[in-house]
Amino acid sequence: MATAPKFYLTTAIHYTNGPPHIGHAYEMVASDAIARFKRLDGYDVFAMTGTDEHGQKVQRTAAQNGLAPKAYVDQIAERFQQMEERLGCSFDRFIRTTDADHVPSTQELWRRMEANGDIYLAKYAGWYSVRDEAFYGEEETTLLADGTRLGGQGTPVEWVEEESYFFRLKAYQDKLLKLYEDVPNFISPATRKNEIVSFVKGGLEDLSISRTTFDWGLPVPGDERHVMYVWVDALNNYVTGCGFPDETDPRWHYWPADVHIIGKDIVRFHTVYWPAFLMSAGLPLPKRVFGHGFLLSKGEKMSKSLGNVVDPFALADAYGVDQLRYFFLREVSFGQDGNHSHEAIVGRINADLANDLGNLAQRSLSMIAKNCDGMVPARGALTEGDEAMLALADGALGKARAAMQDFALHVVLADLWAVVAEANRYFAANEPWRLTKTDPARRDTVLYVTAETLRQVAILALPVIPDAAGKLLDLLGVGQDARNFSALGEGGRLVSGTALPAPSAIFPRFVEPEDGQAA
Ligand code: ME8
Repeated sequence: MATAPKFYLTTAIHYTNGPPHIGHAYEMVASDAIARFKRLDGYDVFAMTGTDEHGQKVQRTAAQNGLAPKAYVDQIAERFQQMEERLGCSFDRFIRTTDADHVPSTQELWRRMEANGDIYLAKYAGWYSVRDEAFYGEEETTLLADGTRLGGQGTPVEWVEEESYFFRLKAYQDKLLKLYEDVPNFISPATRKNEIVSFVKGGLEDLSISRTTFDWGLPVPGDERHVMYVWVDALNNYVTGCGFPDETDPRWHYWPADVHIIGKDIVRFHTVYWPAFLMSAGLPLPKRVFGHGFLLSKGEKMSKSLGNVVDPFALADAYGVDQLRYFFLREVSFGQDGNHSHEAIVGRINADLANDLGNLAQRSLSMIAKNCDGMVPARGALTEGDEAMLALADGALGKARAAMQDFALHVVLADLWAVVAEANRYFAANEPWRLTKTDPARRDTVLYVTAETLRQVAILALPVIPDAAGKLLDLLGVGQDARNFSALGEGGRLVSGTALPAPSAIFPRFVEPEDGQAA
């Protein structure tokens, strides 16, 4: 048997300076849906998420909370793990940068970069944003009237002057530009690529990669007065996760990553610093970096200081996990910013899930239970309309795969719900409920075609709404071994006469609670 192609996907690792917010939930769910899609499509998937636990920001927040850094990050990392579980995510590893295997791995990366002549000791003097854990050139900062200076992302910077190891980033400018040219989809979407190309063309400075004024980080090999810059530590999680530096580790074949899914604010770290470090260390480069947009609450970026952080656990409780996952991935064009609001979430739940999919399933399966002895109905000769309905369902996989080339999850869902809409039209036009007296055989064929369309929709919806789609497949009598993309199309058709369980609703309508406020 041919071995399955591998697919290694990562999310960013999340800072443990506060509990998870819905931006984190959004990234996790989108990444999980891509990982599930690839698994169902026959890939040997390794998907990883985790937490970024070192650095000045985390150390300061721990101190503000009266805790030692490790005690503090343990609490927060646990909350992220709970969120992963609560949102029905299926990652293969949850990595923490305080995991024991991350120390030798990151120190080895450092040693290789040093051995390549890319690390030197000097003095850093410049602006640093603890919030972004990023250095900014003077020209990237703005001075406000009250004397506060802000860095490129609008967060306060402070002056830092200390001995530091530097990475010869400048030496990689041309190699990076060549990479962007040679691998045109290394950075997507295209707008992010353009930003990075012009940033790199504008000239790179060597990068300070160690600090001496705090100690919550990984020690620099051979000079323990220094801790590594948190971004060296953080980015290296992606190779630690698959066994680096032990190239005999069974997970090592997953490297290089097929895609890093990250937010638009950290594209520079992933497409400039990270490939430069890897080139220096002689390691293969990730194939793609996808910078998704921000989920905005009332049009504003969420942050702890803005006080508009929405708790993902509360949202899952209020709307349901699959409902929330569907909303995130259908409503927001993946790659662009998107808004969320109670009205928008309820709109999607009631229109797309309860009405379009849920009602069709409920109506057709109830008719089958009542009229076809609770078995997959017999299928007679197909009309042109039946053939067209099935052809549309059979074509859905091809469209979904095409959209997934660019991780366009919203397009996958829009296309799939176009099939659902057509199935509703088909069902309404054929009026199977009128056929019981006049032509029961024809009624059964219409019910068969509807059920078969639902089967394919459910399998393709599994990555996004795993529980509800699984339940729909239960109701259609589809066995576990037939719940993957190789069962799509003609080869996996429902078998007439298969016994079905009693139908039940898969998506209840969202009803406003008494006080009219769900979340
Ligand atoms: O940046 N909407 O961690 P982080 C969508 N530790 N995505 C959002 C978001 C929002 N409102 N807010 C944040 C870090 N994100 C680093 C990453 S990777 C080696 C180290 C995304 O907790 C953000 O863009 O600030 C990033 O991809 C992820 O959440 C973690 O953000």
